[in-house]
Amino acid sequence: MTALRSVPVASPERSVQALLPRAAAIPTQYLSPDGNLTEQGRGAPIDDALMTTMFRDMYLGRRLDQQALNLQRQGELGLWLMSLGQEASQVGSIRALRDTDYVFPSYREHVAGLCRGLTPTQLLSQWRGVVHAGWDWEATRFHFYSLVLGSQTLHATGYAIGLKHDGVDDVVLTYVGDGATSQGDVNEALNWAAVNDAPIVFFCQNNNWAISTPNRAQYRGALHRRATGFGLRSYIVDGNDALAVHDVTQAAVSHARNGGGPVFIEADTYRMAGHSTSDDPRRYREDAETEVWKARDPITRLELYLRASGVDDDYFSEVRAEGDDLAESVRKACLQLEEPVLTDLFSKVYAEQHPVMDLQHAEHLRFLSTLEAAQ
Ligand SMILES: Cc1ncc(C[n+]2csc(CCOP(=O)(O)OP(=O)(O)O)c2C)c(N)n1
Ligand SMILES: [Mg+2]
Repeated sequence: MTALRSVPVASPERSVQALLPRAAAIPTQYLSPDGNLTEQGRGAPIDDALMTTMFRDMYLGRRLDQQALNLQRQGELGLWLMSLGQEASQVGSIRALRDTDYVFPSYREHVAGLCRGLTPTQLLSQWRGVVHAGWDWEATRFHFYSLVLGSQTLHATGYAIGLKHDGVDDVVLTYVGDGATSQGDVNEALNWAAVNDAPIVFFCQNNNWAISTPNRAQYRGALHRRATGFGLRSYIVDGNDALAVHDVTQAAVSHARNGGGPVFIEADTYRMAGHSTSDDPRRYREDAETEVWKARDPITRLELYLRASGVDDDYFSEVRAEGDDLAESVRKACLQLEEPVLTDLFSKVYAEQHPVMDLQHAEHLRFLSTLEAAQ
C-alpha cells in the first residue's frame, strides 16, 4: 500500500449540526462526511495501518449485518438487530482496547464482536435459536448480549470494581443505547462507577432512536452532560467518524486504566435500518431524516479519505472480495448450525448439576413418555 498523503481541510458542517435534535456540545470530528480532515483532525495522530484496518472491519461488519438480515427474511433467523450506520462507533471504540480488556455489549454490537474475534456463526447462533448465548465470554472477554436494557452497565461496573480490587490494569468498556440511559440501572451504574473510581468506559451509541421513540421524547439535556453530573469525565464524538471515535476512546481508556476513574462517551450516530427485523421504521420516521444520515455514512467517509490519501483500487477490491467470501460463508455456516439437544435445557442452567434441574428433567422425561404412550 502506498503511504497516505494529507487531504484538504473541510468546512464546518453547519447544516447537519442544525438537524441534531438536542442541546449538545459539538462532537469531536476528525473526518468530515466527504472524507476530508477537519481542523481538529489535522492535529490528530493518524496511523495508516489502523485506518485501513478500520475500513476493512467496518466493511466486513456491514456485509455480515446484511447477510444476517437476508437470512432472517428467508426464515433462517428468528430475529436480527441491525448495526447499519453504527460501524464507526463500534470499530473505532473496540479497536482502542487491548485484547485483555473486557467488553459488556448490549445487543447490536456484531461489528465490535467480529473485531474481537467472534466468528459469524457464534454471532448468529443465538438469533437462530440454537443456543442461549453463542460464545465463551471468558476466552473472548466479550460478554453475552443483554436484552434487558441497561442491565449490562451494572454488570460491567461490578466487574470493573472487581478488576480494581484485583490490582490488574485491564479496563471494562460497556456499550449502551440512548434509550437505555432512561433506565434506573444505567443511572445507578454511572453513580456507582463514579464513587468507586471504577476503571470503566461507558460507550453510548446515541443512534437517535429507541425503537420508535425519538430521543427528543426521551430526554432534553445532553447525555454526556448527564454523566458529568454523576462525576464522570465525559466526551461527545461524531460516531460516524472512526478516526475520531478511536482517538476519543483511546483517551478515555487510558484515563480509566491509569486510575482516573470512569468515563462516558456519547457517540453521535444513527441507526439507518429498522430497530430489528420486526420493526418497520417507515411507520414512525421520515425518509428525509434517513437521507441526511446516509450522506454521513461512516464507511463511505473513510473510503473517500483513504482514496484521497493514495490508497489504490487493489486494496478496495481485496476487501470487497473478502466481503463476498464472508457473506457466502456466513450463509453456509448458518444453515449448518446444529439443532440444540433438548436436555441441554436442564444441564446448562447452572455450572454444576443442580437437584431442582434434575427434578425438572425427570418431569420432562415423564411427560415425553405420556406422549409416546398416547401414540
Ligand atoms: C428493561 C427493558 N425495557 C424495555 C425493553 C424493550 N426494548 C428493547 S430495545 C428498546 C429500545 C432501546 O433503545 P436504545 O437504548 O436507544 O438502543 P438501540 O436499540 O437504539 O440500540 C426497548 C424499549 C427491554 N428490552 N428491556
Ligand atoms: Mg438508540
